[in-house]
Amino acid sequence: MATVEEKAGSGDKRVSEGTLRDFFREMLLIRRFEEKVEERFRAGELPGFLHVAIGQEAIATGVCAALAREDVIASTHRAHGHTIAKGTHVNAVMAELYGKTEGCSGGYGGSMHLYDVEVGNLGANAVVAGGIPGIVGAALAFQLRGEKRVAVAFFGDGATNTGTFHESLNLAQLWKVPAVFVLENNGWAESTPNTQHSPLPIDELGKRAAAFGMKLIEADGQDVEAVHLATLAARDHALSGKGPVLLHLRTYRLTGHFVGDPQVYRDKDELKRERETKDPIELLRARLELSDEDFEALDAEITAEVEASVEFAKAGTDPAPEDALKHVYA
Ligand SMILES: Cc1ncc(C[n+]2csc(CCOP(=O)(O)OP(=O)(O)O)c2C)c(N)n1
Ligand SMILES: [Mg+2]
Repeated sequence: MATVEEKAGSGDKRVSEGTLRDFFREMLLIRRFEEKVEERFRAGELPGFLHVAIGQEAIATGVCAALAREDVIASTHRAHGHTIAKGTHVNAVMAELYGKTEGCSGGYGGSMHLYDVEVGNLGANAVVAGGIPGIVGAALAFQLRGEKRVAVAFFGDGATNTGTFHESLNLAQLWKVPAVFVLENNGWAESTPNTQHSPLPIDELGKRAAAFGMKLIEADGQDVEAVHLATLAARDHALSGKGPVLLHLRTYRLTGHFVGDPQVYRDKDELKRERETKDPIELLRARLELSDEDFEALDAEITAEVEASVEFAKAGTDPAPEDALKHVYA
């Protein structure tokens, strides 16, 4: 990841092909990681509950690549991609899912509590919208200390209906803190479609920014370049002292809400159509005109990396029962 200085003055209006290839690699790594996690979960090897973000990889990659290492994020229950993209090695994420002390949260957290403060990941959160107020606090701290850093909250369309969302954005705008609120609008909150949880049409959820007088930036969440450029612009705005940004990204959950979700509430044809036309990895692969040969070589390399993370995790250390309360502060 770049440093704050390298990101300063980021006025580029396009992303180089080399960078797009780097993005492609990372998105494919996240995809293969999550597919492997699904497989191991179904095999009964992983404890807990799992949500994957298959279809939403362009957001994790495009947003995090626009951030400096010193910037911080807060994630959601769908956290693997954000965590990998912010700089945590797949070994540490996989070990966490296996509940090992080598995991990024020391094996205490699991899928919905992935933390890595050293790379600026203040944590995933099982509580919908739970990460948003902490991000306002982090941004306020940066502002008070005069640090050129931004704090970024990821959350879904369902989260925009919580009181926490409205209270947090209200104060963030009032105090003009350097925060970016990344709305990953996949149109679903569990089995509830957008039409049943919000009076605003799905593509107009960004209008929520107007309630706070907040700057709105919107982009196609399936296009990693668009996401990246939008995030650079949002970051610049947040750092300029003009206040935070609501970054509205329309995306698609190309899988169930949780691993094992039969999706009986979802039109199968529509899902099939979305898989065929909205997959951000396939869209980028076509744009880069990757040959089958190149793709297969890259895929084999990434698959081996993911496989190695499983071996790493399985060889990890189980936490000692007497350490169960070690990091409990309350
Ligand atoms: C405060 C709270 N209410 C309800 C839930 C149960 N729940 C878990 S995920 C989810 C849907 C969230 O939808 P969205 O914010 O759009 O995120 P997505 O799952 O689409 O990524 C709900 C209602 C919860 N975890 N926390
Ligand atoms: Mg959603």
